[in-house]
Order: sequence, then structure tokens, then C-alpha cells
Amino acid sequence: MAAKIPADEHKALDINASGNKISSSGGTTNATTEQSDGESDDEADKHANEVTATAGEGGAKKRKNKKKNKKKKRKGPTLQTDPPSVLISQLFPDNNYPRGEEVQYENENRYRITDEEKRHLDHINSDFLTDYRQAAETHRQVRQRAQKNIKPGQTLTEIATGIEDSVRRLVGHDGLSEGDGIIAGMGFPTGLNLDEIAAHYSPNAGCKSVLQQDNVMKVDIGVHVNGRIVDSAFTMAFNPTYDNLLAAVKDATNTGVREAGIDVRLGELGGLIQEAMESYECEINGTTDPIKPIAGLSGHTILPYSIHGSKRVPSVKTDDTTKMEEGDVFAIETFGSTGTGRVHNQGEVSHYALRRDAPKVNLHLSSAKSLLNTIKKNFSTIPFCQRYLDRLGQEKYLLGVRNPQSRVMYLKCLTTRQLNNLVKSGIVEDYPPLVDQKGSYTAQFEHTILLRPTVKEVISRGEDY
Ligand SMILES: [Co+2]
Repeated sequence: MAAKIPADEHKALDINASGNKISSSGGTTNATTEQSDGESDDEADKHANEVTATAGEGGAKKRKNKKKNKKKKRKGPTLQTDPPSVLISQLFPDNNYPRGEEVQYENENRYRITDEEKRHLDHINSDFLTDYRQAAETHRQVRQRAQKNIKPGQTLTEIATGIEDSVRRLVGHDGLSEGDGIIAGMGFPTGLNLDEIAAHYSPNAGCKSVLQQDNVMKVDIGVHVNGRIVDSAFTMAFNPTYDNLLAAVKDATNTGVREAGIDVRLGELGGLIQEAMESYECEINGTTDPIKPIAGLSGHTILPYSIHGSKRVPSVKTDDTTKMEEGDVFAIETFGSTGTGRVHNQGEVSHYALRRDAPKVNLHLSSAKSLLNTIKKNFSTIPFCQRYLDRLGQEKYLLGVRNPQSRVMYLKCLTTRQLNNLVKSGIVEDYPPLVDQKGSYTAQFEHTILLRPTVKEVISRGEDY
């Protein structure tokens, strides 16, 4: 889920100006590390190897090599069903979830791999890692099935609910009883953004949109376990015309993921992302368009139960000298566009989140109070959408109602009004859809990375992207 940079804050610089290379002290290479953590790693390897073929790319390759000679090694199949129904915690007993792609720090930070103190810090963080890896494996399994099954002709509503039902089933929390969604489930509303819509569109009740053969669809999925949110997105197109657009953005995001590391400066990282993105162009209906990074949308740190921390990863060079630091969790995401590369708010809002710094306001309407209470109890500060509220309500009011559909629409209007109240009071933040010029096409790829004390872990990496 993208962070929006206010227009007056993104001062893009000329990337050809001097000093656009990240100093060697912070850069990292793409080499995966040897796993060097002792017994618990071997246990994790064993389970990952026997149970599934969907582990993170780098990690999975390492494991395959290691166990090459074992008779028992079979390629897949996973024990997961289709549609998925087996809990991730059952597929990987004893919390031995697959690791993401682990990438060694380089140069001045190379010592971290074996440093006793850093290894100790890693060990005391094992709950954090376990929750993150469970969320990431859920993400991979759900999205890989989505990539296989999403087809033109399906409604955006059925695509979104299909993804969300799968996530909730695999983490074992349907989110319907009070507070259940705070334990594990959706990390934010499923973004299904078509063509010029870059971010923050999710169908509301009554949405009639149907996926078309020529659409370019960004699928942005958030999964959380105990508030540890994995934020990762990909783009689907059924027409090969857009291949270069997708390739550009995938390259830009992978550049950001590769060059990210402790001590790396955010503005310089943006320059490298920009360079990668702008080295592509895309021919659509006979005209060749340059591919522009969308400067107003950025990657971001992720905090517990909160999708947007305070640091931003721009996709263009800026003068932001803020450094990435040990312990940071970053969503590295880039957007490319055949349009202007600028986005504006447009269309019906679906995404909301309770503000962490929400002021104490005396709400006059009891309906607004009760909605705020529902939000606090079921989502805390995790972003949600109108459909997530609808499904909480439906459980109760569908029981005795003759015409459930009209009741749903009536309650939807009521909910929208109360949400607007909460937004105006500064308690809830709304995230309107962000849209480039009509007729343009935008693409997005995104990974979540953990800057662990010893190693960088690309937690959401999979064989797909
Ligand atoms: Co994001």
C-alpha cells in the first residue's frame, strides 16, 4: 500500500547530477547468505524442504542444493489444497516457516553476519521473525493462486473477496468475532487498481467493475500476523503490449530491494530506482511512451499495526539524506506510468485507517461513536475498507431481514456518512484512489524487507517475483 508524498515535498533532483551512486558502505549484493544460525535453522530447512515448494526464491534454491542427495526429496506438491484451506501453521509445524531471501550486508556492514552481538539481537527477535515469515508465506500462497486463477470476465468484488477469504482461512482467523482480525488477517484492503488508477482502489459494495482483457491490474495485498504487516504487490496484464511497462517497474523495485541496506540514504536510493525505471519504454498502439516513475507515491517503513511509518523511499532522486537503519522494516514499492507520472485523488474512497495520533474528540452522534468503537476493536490502526465493515455488520443484521441486498446498501450509505464524520474529526484517515491521466497505464511491484541486525531478509520474495 503506497505512501503518498505531498506535492510540495517531493523535490525531484536531476539524476545526472553528480553523486548519485550510493556509497559503497551501505550497498548490498544479491548473494544469499549461508545459513549460519545453528540447529533451529536446520529444523526450518527440513520442514520447508519436505512440505512446500513455495518458499522464497533465494532460500528455496539454497535448500534444494543442500538436500540434493536425499532420497526423500520430492518436488512439491505442497500439502495445500486448491482452493487453499490448510492453515499455514499446520503446513509448517513448530513455527518453522520458510525464510525470505536472505542477502548479506557488504563492506563496512559485512561484520554483522558473524558478529556475536548482532546474532544475539537476531535471536531475541525470534517472535518478530516467526510472525513475519508466517504472514509472508500466507501472502505467497494466496497471491500465487490468484495469479493462476484471475481471468478477464471476473468482477473486482469476486477477485478481492477470493483473496481475502483465502488469507483469513490460511491464518485461521475469519475476523468476524470481535478482535479476531487483530490477531491475524488482512493487513490492509486488497488493492485492485486498473490502468490509470495506481493505488488505493478496492471495490465497495455495489461495485460492478469487471476485469477486461486489456486492463493492467495492480494487485496489492497486505497480510498481518500479530500486527506484523507484509506489504507486497504485483501487476497482471493479459495483453503482451504492456510487457515492457511491467518489466520496467519490476526492475525498478528489484533495484530498490537490492540496493537497500543499513546506512543507505533514501534520496540516493530513489535515484537508482529512477535510473532503472527510465531505461525502459513501452510501445502501445503504435506510439512509444517513456516509462515515468510516479514521484508522488513512495515506499515506506512499516511499524507494528501501522502500514506507514515515517520514512519514505522515493522512486526518484531527492535530497533526503535520511538513512535506513538496523531494525527498520521497509516496503520497497515503485510505480511506473505511461502517463504524466503524477497522480491525483479521484473516485469513491474505500480505504481508511484509525490514526495513531487520533485526537480525543467528543463525538455527538451515537452512531459515529459505535462505528469508532467497531473500528478500534476490529482493526486497531490497521487500514480497512468499507467491505470489511460490511461483513462485520452482515453477520448480525442478515438474520432477520427479508431483503438483505437493500439493507446492505442502506447501511453502506449510513457507514459512509459516519466514516466521513470520523475523517473530518481527524480520528480516521481516508486514502482516496490515486489516479494518473485518463488513458494512461500504470504498474506496480512491491516487496517487504527486514533490515535484520545480521542480514537483509526480503521476506515476501517468491518464485513469482
Ligand atoms: Co506499500
